[in-house]
Amino acid sequence: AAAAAAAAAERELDPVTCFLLSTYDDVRVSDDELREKDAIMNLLKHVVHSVRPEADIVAFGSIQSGLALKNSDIDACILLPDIGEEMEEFASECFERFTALGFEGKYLRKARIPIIKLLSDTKNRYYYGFQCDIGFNNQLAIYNTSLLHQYSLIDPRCKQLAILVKYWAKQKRINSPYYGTLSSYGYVLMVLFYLIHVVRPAVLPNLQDSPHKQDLYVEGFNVGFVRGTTVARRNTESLPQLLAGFYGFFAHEFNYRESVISIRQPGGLLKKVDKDWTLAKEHTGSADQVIKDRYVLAIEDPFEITHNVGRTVSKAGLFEIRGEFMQATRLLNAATLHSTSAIRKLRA
Ligand code: 3AT
Ligand code: MG
Repeated sequence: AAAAAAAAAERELDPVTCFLLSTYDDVRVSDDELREKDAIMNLLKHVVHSVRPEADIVAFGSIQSGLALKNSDIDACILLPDIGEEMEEFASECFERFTALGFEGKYLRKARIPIIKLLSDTKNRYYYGFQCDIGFNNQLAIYNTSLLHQYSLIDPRCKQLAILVKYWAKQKRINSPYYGTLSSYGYVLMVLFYLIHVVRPAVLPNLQDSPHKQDLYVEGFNVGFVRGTTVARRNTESLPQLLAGFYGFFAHEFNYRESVISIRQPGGLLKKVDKDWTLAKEHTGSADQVIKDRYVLAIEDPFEITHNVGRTVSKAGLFEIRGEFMQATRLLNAATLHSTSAIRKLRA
C-alpha cells in the first residue's frame, strides 16, 4: 500500500503527466460539442426518413468512437440495403432536401457510390461549426468504429494516447492522406498495435483473438470481436512512459521494410511477403479513378484484411513520419529526464 501511495504521489507530481493530461483536455471534443453533433444527426435522420422511411443515417468515425478532437467533422453513412439502381435518385433527393433545410454542400455523383459533402449551415444554427461527409451503405466503417470505441473503453490511457497522437500528427502536418501521409484512423491503429502487441505487460487484450468472440460476416469479412470486456491489465506505466514507448518503437524498432502492423493477428506479427504486399498495384476506385495501392507503410485493416490503411503513404511521407517519431522520442525523453530530477530536487 505504501508503494502504491508513493507511486500515486509521484504521478501527481510528475509535470510531464500533468502537461499531457491538460493538453488532452484542451484538444479533445467537449460534451457540449458532442450534444450539438447529436442534434445535427437527428435533423439529418429526419430528412432521410422523410425520403424513405426504411432508410437510416448513422455516424461513424471519431464522433462515434469517442476519439474526436475539437471541431471535428461528422462522418456519416446512409443505410438502405438492397437499393441497387435507385441509389442515384435516392441520394440526389436526400441532397436536395438537405439544401432546402439550409445546408450548403456538394453532391459527388461521379463516384459509383455517391458521396454527399455538407460544408456549411447557411442558417448558422451551430456554435461549433459544421462539416459532414455522408457515404452510403459503408457497413465496415461502422464496425471498425465500434471496435475502436470498445478498445477506448477498456483503459483510459488508450483514449488519451490516441487523442494526443492524432493531435500531434495534425500539428506536424503528417495527417494528410491526399499528400502522401497517413489518415487519423491509421494513427489510431498504430497506437492500438503498440498497446496490444508491443508493450509488456500489454495494456489492451486482443478483442479479435478470443474464444468468447462471436463470428459475424459482413461484406465477406469477419467483423466479430469481444464486446463488453473491461478487464484491467497489469500494465501500470504512466501516460508519458507509454507515449515515449510508442514513439520510440515506431522511430527505432519497427521494421517498416518487411513488417505489417496488424492489430487482429494473434501476436501481431505479419510480414509483407505473406500478404503479397510488396509491389505497388493499381486498381480502379469507386469514381473510376486510378488508385495506387502502395505498401511503403503497411497497416492491415482489422476487418477488411485485404486493405492497407497506410496505402496513401509515399516514401517521402514515411520519411517525414519517421523523422517526427524520432523528434518526439527525443523531446519526451528529455522532458521526462528533467522532470524526474526536478521532482527529486523538490523532495530533497
Ligand atoms: P478525424 O478526427 O476526422 O481526424 P477520425 O478518427 O474520424 O479522424 P478518419 O477521418 O481518418 O478518422 O476516418 C473516419 C473513419 O473512416 C474511420 C474509419 O471507420 C474510416 N476510415 C478512414 N480511413 C480509412 C481507411 N484508410 N480504411 C478504412 N476505413 C477508413
Ligand atoms: Mg473524421
